[in-house]
Amino acid sequence: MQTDVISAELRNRFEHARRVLVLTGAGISAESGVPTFRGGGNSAVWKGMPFDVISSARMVERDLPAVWEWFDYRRSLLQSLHPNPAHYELARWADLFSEFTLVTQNVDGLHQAAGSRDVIELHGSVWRARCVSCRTSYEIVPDKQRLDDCHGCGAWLRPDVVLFGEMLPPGAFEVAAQRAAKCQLCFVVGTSALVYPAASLPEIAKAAGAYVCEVNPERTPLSTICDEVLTGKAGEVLPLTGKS
Ligand code: BV8
Repeated sequence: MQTDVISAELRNRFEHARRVLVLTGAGISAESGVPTFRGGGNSAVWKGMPFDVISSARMVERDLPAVWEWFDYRRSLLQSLHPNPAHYELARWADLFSEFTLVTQNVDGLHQAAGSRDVIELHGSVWRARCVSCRTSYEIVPDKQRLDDCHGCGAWLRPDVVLFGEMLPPGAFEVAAQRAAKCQLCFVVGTSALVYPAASLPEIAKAAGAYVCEVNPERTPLSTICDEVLTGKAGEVLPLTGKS
């Protein structure tokens, strides 16, 4: 893909921006081999249940072992997968701007594996478990048996992931929204922009006057409000932005 896909306007803004926010979704991990949720005919279905059923608050009450099985499976896929050029490029961006905010809907931990720090994980992480009672969080280490019960209070542990119908981690969205309202340049990378409140962040940025750029092989409901749509794969497009 040639560098002429990046407009002179975006290059100029990229060169001079101080406050930049990036929102990522499952698409940024697609080139790492992580299945996305929608589109491409490979929407995630688990034992006949669409993912927004198995990944729902209701299922935690109804069948926590099934929810664990689903996330243990997702983690087993991830153990052999690695960040792709898109993750590494965004890790590099953190040192290019005076205020860089990376917000992800993903739960795969690949941004951190690529070196990104202070990632706002709106939907939690498959690499953590949380107590259903005291909310204590436990890291899940690859190839080590994860805990089932809380060391502190003995209650069950659940995946530390935000499921459909659940509130986001306290403060996560609020911080992300504040940054979106102040940013000068907002990139929306690899998301179908269907899940809220995450998908409202580019809208907040746009309303505050930011230049909004979407990176996605397909159009999304956000495309019409974006100032620029870079049609392509994140791993190919993001490295073209070029600021060294
Ligand atoms: C909430 C973790 C307040 C689990 C996820 C009724 C009751 C309650 C809430 C609601 C309701 N109706 C609506 C809602 C809100 C609901 C929602 O938005 N529903 C939608 C579906 C209508 N949201 C919530 O429930 C949120 N909580 O609102 O709390 C509340 C609480 C109670 C009551 C009222 C209000 C919580 C949402 C979080 C759900 N958890 N994940 C898990 O991972 O299993 S969301 C899930 O979807 C993933 O996190 C995923 O990240 C997210 C969004 O999907 P995308 O990331 O966009 O991925 P997708 O596959 O869809 O798209 C991939 C894109 O990449 C595509 O566009 C594709 O073209 C592109 N692509 C492909 N390849 C590439 C690429 N792009 C670039 N490069 C490539 N190579």
